[in-house]
Amino acid sequence: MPVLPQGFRHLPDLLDRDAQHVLAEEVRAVVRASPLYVPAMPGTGKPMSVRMTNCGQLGWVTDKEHGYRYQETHPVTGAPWPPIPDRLLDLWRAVADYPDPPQACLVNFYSAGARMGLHQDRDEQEFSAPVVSVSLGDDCLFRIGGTRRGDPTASLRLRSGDVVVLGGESRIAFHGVDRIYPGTSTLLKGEGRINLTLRRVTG
Ligand code: MD3
Ligand code: FE
Repeated sequence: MPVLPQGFRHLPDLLDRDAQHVLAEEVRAVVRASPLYVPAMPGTGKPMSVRMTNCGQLGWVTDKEHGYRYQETHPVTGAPWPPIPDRLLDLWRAVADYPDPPQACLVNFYSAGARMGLHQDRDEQEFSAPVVSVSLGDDCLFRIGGTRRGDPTASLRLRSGDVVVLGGESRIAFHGVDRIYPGTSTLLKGEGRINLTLRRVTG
């Protein structure tokens, strides 16, 4: 298997079952205040298969007209995003090795057939802060490569309760989700996978 990029840390099962349940309830509250919407690719308007929402001061959004960006309000309701739950702020303090708190928490929901193509996260101004990711629900096949699109990639299965820290070079590595494995977790009420990513956005 190709080597993982420098700064990549996989912390399997960092959250125990109770912590996962509490977090899943908090995500439900976020989604009630700030519903999942269907993001669209810039230019083409092609819908993504992952549904999204956010919490925090800033949320990552995309649509046909204005493309990838961060904004303070939900693109459909126009309401400000709800705050990031304290437990996620605690998690950031524990693993991020960064002095300031996250400004954005993107909530990705994958139904059985959803995937996310190989991409880099480059819409932030602050690349010295890591991205911290939490997986809940069904397992997925995650893929990460190097800083160039053609670099070799490594695949690993992410499971409910796993945390991934993307610091250093891995912060700008290409990555994606090739598939989810429906029915591999009983955490959520039905099939599917939730991924939360905590980020610093401004410099
Ligand atoms: C590697 N999310 O939201 S999480 C994304 O599972 C995203 O929903 C995937 O890629 C998901 O942008 C992957 C792990 C992850 C998150 C951010 C990264 C890996 C990353 C940023 C840079 C490099
Ligand atoms: Fe990403």
